[in-house]
Amino acid sequence: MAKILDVKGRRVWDSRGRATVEAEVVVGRGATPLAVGRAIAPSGASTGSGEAIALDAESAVRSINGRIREGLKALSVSEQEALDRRLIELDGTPDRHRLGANAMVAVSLACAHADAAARKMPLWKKLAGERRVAMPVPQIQIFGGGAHARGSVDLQDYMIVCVGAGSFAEALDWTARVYAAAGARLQKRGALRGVADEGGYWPAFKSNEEPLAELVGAIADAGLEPGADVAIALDLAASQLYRAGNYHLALEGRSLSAGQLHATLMRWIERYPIVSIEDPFAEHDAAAMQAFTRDAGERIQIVGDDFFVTRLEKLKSGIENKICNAILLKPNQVGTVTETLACWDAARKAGYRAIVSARSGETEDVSIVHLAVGWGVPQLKVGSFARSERMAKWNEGLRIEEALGAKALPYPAGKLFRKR
Ligand code: 2PG
Ligand code: MG
Repeated sequence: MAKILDVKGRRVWDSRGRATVEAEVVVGRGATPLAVGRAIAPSGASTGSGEAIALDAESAVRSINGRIREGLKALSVSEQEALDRRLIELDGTPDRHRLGANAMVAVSLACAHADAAARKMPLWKKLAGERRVAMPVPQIQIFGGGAHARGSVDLQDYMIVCVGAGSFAEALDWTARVYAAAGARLQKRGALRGVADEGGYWPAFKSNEEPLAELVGAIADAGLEPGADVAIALDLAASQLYRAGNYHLALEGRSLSAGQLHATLMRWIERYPIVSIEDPFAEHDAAAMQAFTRDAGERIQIVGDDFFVTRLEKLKSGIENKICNAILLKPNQVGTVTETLACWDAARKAGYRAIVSARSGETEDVSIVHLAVGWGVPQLKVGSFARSERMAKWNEGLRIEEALGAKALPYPAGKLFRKR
């Protein structure tokens, strides 16, 4: 059984040029080093208020090199639950502000990698064990807005889901075509302003509905059928829009009541091939979320991100009150691998769907792809189809799909999003 010999933190840089923390866990038998696991904490821009607290990178490095290093040394690296429990105890706060959720998640993931490395297998395989797994269906951003591109559209993510693709690789092929077509359309209109934080186009649109029509146009330009081949997913990140009881659309210079936003979204669902909407209302607006789930939940996937913040107690309350029908899983929202998995287990048991997700501030770290495949989570959200912190993850997915080969369970896209 490999034991933790050393834990080391270092300051590194993320895709927004901001400092973040990397953890390295060295494991061995006796005093002889056998393997190393490494992971980097990501960071969000549109964060839910219930998220665990991240410390500045320097303090997070100090936590790792101090309390965490002392607290984890000599423990067995194969006991992920026990390791995460120890991290939670060492922190001792409900919001993780003593150790920092960024320090905790980097170490928790690095332990998982070190264990896999000691067993000489990739992380996804260690997590899957004897279970057969499928590749997750990607949600890929084409236009970015909101907190990731201030002054662009108000909605944060306009994404595509290649519901008709037969494999992860084919979904990426189609995405490349749609991404290129969308860029060409913007360029032709003189509406291309660069790219947003996650690599999606930063467009100059006049309304928040216009990108939906543009997306449908881009899918068709790419030679694919909107709805049947490629559908649309949105993340409103609506907590960012909430002002004094209303939802403010700065681009359109107007505010909508929850009821008006509800009606707008219902109209969009009728008019465009939308299969999924994330955070359609603010994180504390449970009544609006519940009403929307009641009216749209049979037809589309309704995802709680800022609403659930990967917290089991929030998810359980959502399940009880019939709010949302899916959860976004972000390990750094809570701080440990084990707690993230607990949310997926509870979601699955309740018939809720789940999506493993990256953050808007990312790095070359590809751990989340391994979590999605290894745990059998059927969807993956990583941002757009540009910038290497995103492409590193899509490319890792291609390697895993190749390694799975004929042993993979059928790719679930069509089954997940069959027209309801
Ligand atoms: C989200 C994420 C990723 P952030 O809201 O889903 O798109 O953004 O990391 O800024 O919270
Ligand atoms: Mg979100």
